[in-house]
Amino acid sequence: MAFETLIVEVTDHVCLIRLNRPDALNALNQTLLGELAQAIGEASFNDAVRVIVLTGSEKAFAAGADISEMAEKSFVEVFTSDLFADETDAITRCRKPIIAAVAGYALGGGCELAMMCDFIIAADTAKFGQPEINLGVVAGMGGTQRLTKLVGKSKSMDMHLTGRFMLAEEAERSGLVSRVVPAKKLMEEAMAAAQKIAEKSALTSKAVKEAVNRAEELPLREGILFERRLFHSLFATEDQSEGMAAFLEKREPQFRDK
Ligand code: CO8
Repeated sequence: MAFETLIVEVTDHVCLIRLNRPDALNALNQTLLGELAQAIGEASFNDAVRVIVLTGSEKAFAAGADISEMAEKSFVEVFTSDLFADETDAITRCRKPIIAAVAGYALGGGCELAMMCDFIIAADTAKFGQPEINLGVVAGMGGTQRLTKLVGKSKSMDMHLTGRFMLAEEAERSGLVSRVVPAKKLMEEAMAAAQKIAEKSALTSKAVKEAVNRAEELPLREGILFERRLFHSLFATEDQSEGMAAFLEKREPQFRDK
């Protein structure tokens, strides 16, 4: 399916989604977020796709929600339409792993979109920020919640209150991104990480996502119980038998997602 604001290609079980509004630094408008929700929904149901990589351009992952589209809206409009809620829910509902490959600006909604992904690989050119305060608003796609969980209250407050940008090195140091790579190698590294995940059991990677995401929602005791029961239940799968047999037989496992 052709999109107006995205370039989507599937190769070797990886669906690469590139945000493509170069003239607006990939600002997130209604069309782009609607298409993104649709592309991720399609990838979720496409058996050829095991992992999704979401990226932007060298200059910007995304410079935030589209200010020109938002500026004239009223309270009643944004409240009644629950602006972007369906689209962002569709992205976070995806059960397949999503890697954000971020170069350049990831600001406001762009930073929030990256944080909706399962992990972020950043180019050394990446700049993260929640500058909504400069526009007289707060983050609205989860930034005050997700950034605080990732980097802690002090740094999150600093980012949201001053609107300053965080460079890649600080983002890695503070736990916002999983790794930083030279900009030229960003896509190679992100695709290699996606390939590595694609080789695993898709059944087990869904279980990993469910368990790790519970860490954000549940008290420790409940989260550990959830994990333990998930561990137990995976003993009902062929992939558990295959994974452990392959280890003992000193060969590579052949997972069948069963
Ligand atoms: N929205 C619309 N257009 C944008 C945006 C944006 N967020 N960011 C950049 N653009 C456009 C510029 O207007 C410009 O267009 P034109 O060439 O037609 O004038 C073009 O992209 C290039 O931008 P610049 O000329 O400004 O490029 P610079 O390299 O000089 O600066 C910056 C790059 C620093 C990224 C600068 O563009 C900037 O500050 N952008 C805005 C960043 C920002 O404030 N982001 C937060 C937006 S608000 C938000 O994300 C809230 C999300 C929550 C919504 C929740 C709903 C419930």
